[in-house]
Amino acid sequence: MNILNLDGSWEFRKGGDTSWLPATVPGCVHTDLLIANQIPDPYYRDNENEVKWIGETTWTYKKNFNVSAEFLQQSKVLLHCESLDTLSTISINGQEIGKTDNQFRAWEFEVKNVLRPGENEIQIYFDSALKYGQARLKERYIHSWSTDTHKLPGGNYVRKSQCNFGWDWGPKLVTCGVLGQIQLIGLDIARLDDVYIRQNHGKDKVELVVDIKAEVLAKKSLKAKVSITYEGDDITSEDITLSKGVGQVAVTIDNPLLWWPNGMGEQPLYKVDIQLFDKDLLLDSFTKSIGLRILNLVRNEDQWGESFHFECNGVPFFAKGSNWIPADTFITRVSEQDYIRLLQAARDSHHNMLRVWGGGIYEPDIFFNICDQMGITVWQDLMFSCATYPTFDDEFMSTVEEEARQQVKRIRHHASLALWCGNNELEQGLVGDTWSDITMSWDNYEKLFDKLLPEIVAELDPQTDYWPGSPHSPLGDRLDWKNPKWGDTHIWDVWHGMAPFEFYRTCSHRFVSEFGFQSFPEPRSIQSFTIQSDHSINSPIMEYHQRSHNGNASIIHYMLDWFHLPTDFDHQIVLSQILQGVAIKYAVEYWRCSMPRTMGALYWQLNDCWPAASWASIDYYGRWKALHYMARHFFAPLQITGIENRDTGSVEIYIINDFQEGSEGIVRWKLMTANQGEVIQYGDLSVKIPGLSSSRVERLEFKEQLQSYGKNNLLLVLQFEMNDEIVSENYIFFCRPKQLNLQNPEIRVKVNNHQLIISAEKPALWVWADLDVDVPLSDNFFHLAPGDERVIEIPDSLDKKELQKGKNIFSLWDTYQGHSFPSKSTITRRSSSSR
Ligand code: BMA
Repeated sequence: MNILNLDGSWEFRKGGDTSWLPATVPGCVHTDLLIANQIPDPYYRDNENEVKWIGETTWTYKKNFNVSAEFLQQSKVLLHCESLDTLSTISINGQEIGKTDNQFRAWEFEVKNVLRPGENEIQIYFDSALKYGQARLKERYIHSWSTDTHKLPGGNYVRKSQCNFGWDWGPKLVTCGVLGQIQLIGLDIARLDDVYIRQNHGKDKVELVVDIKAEVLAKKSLKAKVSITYEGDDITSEDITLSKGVGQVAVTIDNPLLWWPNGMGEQPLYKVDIQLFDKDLLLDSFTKSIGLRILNLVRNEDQWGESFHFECNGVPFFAKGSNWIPADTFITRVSEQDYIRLLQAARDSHHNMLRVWGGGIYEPDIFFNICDQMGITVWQDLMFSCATYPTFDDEFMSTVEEEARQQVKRIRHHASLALWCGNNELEQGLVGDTWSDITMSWDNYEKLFDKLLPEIVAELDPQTDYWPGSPHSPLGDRLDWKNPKWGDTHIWDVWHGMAPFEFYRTCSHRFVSEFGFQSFPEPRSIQSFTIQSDHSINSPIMEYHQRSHNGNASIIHYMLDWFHLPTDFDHQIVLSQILQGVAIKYAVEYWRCSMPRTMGALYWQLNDCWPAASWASIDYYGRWKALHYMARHFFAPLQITGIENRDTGSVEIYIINDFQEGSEGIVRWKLMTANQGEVIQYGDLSVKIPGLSSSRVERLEFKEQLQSYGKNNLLLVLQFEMNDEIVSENYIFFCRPKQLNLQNPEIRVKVNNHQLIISAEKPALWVWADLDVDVPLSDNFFHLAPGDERVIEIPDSLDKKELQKGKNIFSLWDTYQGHSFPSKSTITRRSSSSR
């Protein structure tokens, strides 16, 4: 097999133009126009409006390339396109060779007869996906959510990233272009077409059954070699003779090192090399990294209905994590470093699962490789979201079938893959008995999500479970996705329904695959898309970078409920993040206490695709919001928490232990005044906590104390200590933080080599360091009682003398004072170093 790469320098032009501009492949029309200085940054202020025309226009890409006479002597020459966005017509030397209609699948065309030795030209013409979708809608309307506000209509007719048409956290920037590798492949004898590795786990061994399929062009006796290595050491290898290009071989790994999700063990990865030979001539090879594990969704009848939890190697685990969206609207800009940074952040905050949400993209191999290495299991939606789909159209069904086949084959060997899920939120009101203004018919729904897709998964990846949609109610009424007895659910009563955070604690669902609360991105990130006069929550630009229907007013509504509204813009921004953290912590801790009834909490959402107000815990520039720091604590494998009753003053103390082994330690608690931090009462108890459990270890009653001190002057501090070390700490309030009788905490800062040592004279809540650095700090947004010291590791680059002054350290008390932040650094626009 010979490969001629056609990536790199291309040219492009708008339909109707005569001159060409330089382009880069892989890339897209927006990134090419940006590099060619033809458009302003679409993420800056309201520039998105000025570049709307791009998605309504046709575009042509072209490249001249040389092919040798020798290359053309091969018996087959294919043009291989990894991902074309989306509706394209490809021609070589003026002759049309094919059309494409699906961004999510690779395309191959035989091109030998159109190529000539020497110079050739390829042109790819892209139709407007937007106009196409809209024309189809006119022929037959099929519904999609919120077409009037944040989303352009018609995307559900096109197999293209659905959020490219806009979403309630993302811009309406409809791209086109060559998104993946493009190459000529020359073949003579044969190439590997498909390799499937099945794992059979036995006692102290794992058998790998490897199915090999080759595409054969010439009648030869083909052989394959399968070799397994671990960290460079040979484990085993087998040779096999293929018959008609097909063969199966089984190899055994003795004393296997098992792969575990983050927090449960290591992530050893074995390398499986498959080489295809004609006698001694190497024709083709594949390498796959695999983890030896059994990873399943377990659904058994139980006392509450039907379980819904994941198990790895027979060990159940509570899924802790969030939902993943594309990390940039212009997806080819997301670098390996960006993926590493985001996934490392997920790992560092104890995520063991990410849900790749169905309105984005099937992420590239690098994403899954990193998830494998970091132990982050993946709930993989197929790419259908919040819309009805034209399953009545045979062409649509056949391109979807090919897309699903290719994606299942590409992703199935990854250790991190936990589940295939048909779609996002179609069963949440978009399906009915018949087609209507808002629904598709059940018949048409079932055709795709109950038949075609599960059949493909069963055929190509029988070791991974399939779930038709998220949310889905597997028993009883299928539309009853809010029921707490079975299935997964999305809880949006908080935020979309404007319910108070307390609503979360009325929910005992089996697995919460979405719930969320918005905040603003980091002040420095806001500076990247605004000018000074935009710095007000309801300025047109701040509202423009907010796509949720209930908008910035919702953040302020909840802020007024929980906190005082700061007068200063930057304080409002940071407080919105604290508020978001409070909401998600409030929910997660309750659900973790409810295990094993509830066995998963994936908050909406981990990341952003542009700088905007959103539910993300990490903003577009990779900066951690308060929520992400808090997740480090509320997702920690050993956690102490309390479920309080603010009326009666009772607090039930829970210890959550995600480890398989039991833990022994001391629970310490102290009740103190909020104004002075004076300890009113304290206690401790020794506890033994079983593994994989949440245990209620104590119930405290503070009725009298509430009466004598007032709810607004009491804080309960809980600590779990093991081997003289505090492994978990939590604060419980008996009123909203705005009602607390806080005083100036008199924060003290010491600077010591690479550390900031922070303490306070009086209780300090949600203490944060605003350090103008782009690396996550070792801790932030924590509470301090008098006598506590918190140490933050700091980078060398910071001016220690300045830090000593303590001007960069804030706490909730500051947000109540109308103080200004110290002046910020100059505007940081997006640059490679800032992501
Ligand atoms: C859910 C998701 C997304 C959406 C989010 C916030 O419904 O599936 O479609 O962005 O809520 O509204």
